[in-house]
Amino acid sequence: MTTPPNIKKGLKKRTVEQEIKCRTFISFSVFFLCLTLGGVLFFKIYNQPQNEDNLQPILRKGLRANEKLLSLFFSKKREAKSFKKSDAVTKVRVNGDVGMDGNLDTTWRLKIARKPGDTLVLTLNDLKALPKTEIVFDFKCVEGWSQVTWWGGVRFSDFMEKYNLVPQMGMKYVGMITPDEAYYVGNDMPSMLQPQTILCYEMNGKPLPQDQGYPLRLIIPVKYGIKHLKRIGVMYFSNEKPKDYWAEQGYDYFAGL
Ligand SMILES: Nc1nc2c(c(=O)[nH]1)N[C@H]1C(S)=C(S)[C@@H](COP(=O)(O)O)O[C@H]1N2
Ligand SMILES: [Mo]
Repeated sequence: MTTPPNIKKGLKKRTVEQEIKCRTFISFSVFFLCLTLGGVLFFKIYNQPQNEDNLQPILRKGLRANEKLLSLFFSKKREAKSFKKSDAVTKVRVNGDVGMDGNLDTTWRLKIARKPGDTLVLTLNDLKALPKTEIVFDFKCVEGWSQVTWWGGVRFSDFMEKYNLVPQMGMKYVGMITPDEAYYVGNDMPSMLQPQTILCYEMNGKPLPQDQGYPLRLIIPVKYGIKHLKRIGVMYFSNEKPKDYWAEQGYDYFAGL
């Protein structure tokens, strides 16, 4: 390409060495500028006062945006891959013991707050009287491990229909709390009504062991382990997000897979 003569005249031609020096200088300048900007931005966010939930507001905003996007994909149709019973491990890992002090016995009752001031109280036998469903799936913990495990119980949607909790199925969330109120989770209704979600009283074809949630726990295969509350004491329904133990520590509220 030929440069028009009027421009060529005004410029002193640089030697190759000068050209290299010039470009190197520009490259380094850009590099350090970006580094500085990145650093300033990082410390700006880092030094922002944190919310009550231990996260800087701007990061929380990002997380909220992600949650919104994810919730668009929630539907009753979403399914976790299921496996054969023979694929299930026999030694099931025990993880998380918040709200699991001591052992429970047959005096346990499930309390279902249909509405404020209107509580349905059920025994384990009441739940066992409903049709049993089994699920073998890859149980995933946010800590990074997973295990194919086999669980049995009553499908949550069957339970809701059998106990005339159809109006409650129109609410946005289900909250669950351990009897001592130390561990608690909230789950969105579409994930709760997904056919693989069960109120679980069996593992590997036998009654749930104490440390795995005897007498009743939640199994919700479309979510990470943190949402599978062990030892359900109280269950309630709401249109606001129920309080959630790990969301309070800054984890994603929906914890979906
Ligand atoms: N009550 C109660 N339920 C709980 C927890 C807990 O600490 N307390 N931990 C959760 C977490 S983080 C995981 S991974 C699973 C583990 O279930 P498991 O012990 O049957 O493997 O339980 C969940 N349910
Ligand atoms: Mo977990």
